[in-house]
Amino acid sequence: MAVDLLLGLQWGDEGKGKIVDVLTKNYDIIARFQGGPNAGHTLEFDGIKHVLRTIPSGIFHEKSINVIGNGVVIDPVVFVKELEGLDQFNIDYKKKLIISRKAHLILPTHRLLDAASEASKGKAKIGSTLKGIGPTYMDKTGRNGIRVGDLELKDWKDKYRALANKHEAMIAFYNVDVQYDLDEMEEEFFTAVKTLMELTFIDSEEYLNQAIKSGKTILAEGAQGSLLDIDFGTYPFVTSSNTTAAGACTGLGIAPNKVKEVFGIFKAYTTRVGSGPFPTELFDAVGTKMAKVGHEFGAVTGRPRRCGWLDLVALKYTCEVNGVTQLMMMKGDVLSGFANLKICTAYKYKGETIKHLPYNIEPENVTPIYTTFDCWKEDLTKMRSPDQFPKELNEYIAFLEKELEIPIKVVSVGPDRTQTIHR
Ligand code: 2SA
Ligand code: MG
Repeated sequence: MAVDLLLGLQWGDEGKGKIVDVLTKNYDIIARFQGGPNAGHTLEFDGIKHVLRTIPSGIFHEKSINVIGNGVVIDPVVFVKELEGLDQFNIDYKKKLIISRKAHLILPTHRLLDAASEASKGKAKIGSTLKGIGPTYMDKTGRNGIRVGDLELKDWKDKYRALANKHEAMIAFYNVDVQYDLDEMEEEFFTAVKTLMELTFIDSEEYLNQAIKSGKTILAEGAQGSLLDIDFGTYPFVTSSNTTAAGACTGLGIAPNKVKEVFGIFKAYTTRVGSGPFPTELFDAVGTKMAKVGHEFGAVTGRPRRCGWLDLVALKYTCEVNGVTQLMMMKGDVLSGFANLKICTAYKYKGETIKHLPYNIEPENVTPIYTTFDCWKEDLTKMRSPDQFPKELNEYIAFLEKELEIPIKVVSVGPDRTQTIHR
């Protein structure tokens, strides 16, 4: 068996980009299976910070092949800008990057529809990154989408025109103030499509299954987090794809029995960007400190992230849904010197104490019950071995391992590649 999965267990921004970058040397192929330019995967090494959107985080390693799977949605405009960002690093992306013919395209009008939909919702808006993700997946499941493979057909522009016209009528129907110049957006789009067409399009499910048969190793790189999953997340405040383990199978065409390890990444606290319930959210100086010390701003939109304590009830749920086999804890270094730490171990729900994630976790239904821990005082960022860990950090880790019954194999103590400690 040759496929391992790497998934975020919270609401995204757990540090997936960094860990994929660290693990890449162990794999022949890195594959993205869902999401699109709403993702912002941050990698730091040699003093440089990179943010990847659609391109898998293995792109900087010399040997790895990077696959954009059928479950991903691609905006050619954003994608080409991402390619341009790689130019300065001499990356031969025409060799190292391959794209599934079955991946769907984000059209300029999908972005406009996203904006119109959000504007029409007013206060109930999802807090979308406005990259056209939801409308593109709607066209996919509605069987109207345009796929990468369509670009190889002569009549794809007719199909494009018909769909864009329909979208314009839908935008008008929303009756909200969305200003746009479609001609300008289309010019940019068609130029980007030309560049996109210089890359290799493949039947990626065939490619990946052949690779497995020939003994190659694959790491499937998740985007966003499990609590943003379209089925298992905090619906409707979710993204429009399956961010959980099953999404890797449908988003790549890999059977479940080919998957071996499921790496689950979580932060030592919790963040969320966008709207929706967040039981352990902090509205006080402690939350502000987490945001400040942890630089908690959206990698794509720059939006400030909401911060709060670690929610073990939610974490247990996402470990279960994903079948996590190994955990990786990120950003413990941010918490150094806090007066104390809390972990939510249960919820008060309709007068009862419960330990599972209920259907409805809005603040009026759920009150977190916390266990308090002493906090470590030491700066963790210079540590390079678990022997150096302070007692309080070991206690925090041991508690989580006992509750989750899954080993925490990696502890990250900073954004750089070198700040990654294996246990
Ligand atoms: P969308 O754009 O329609 O999929 O948004 C729907 C919800 O999903 C959330 N979402 C995210 N949450 C965390 N990180 C994401 N990526 C960027 C990052 C976000 C950014 O890495 O920082 O830069 O703001 C991401 N993408 C989608 C989103 O907030 C909505 O709640
Ligand atoms: Mg991110």
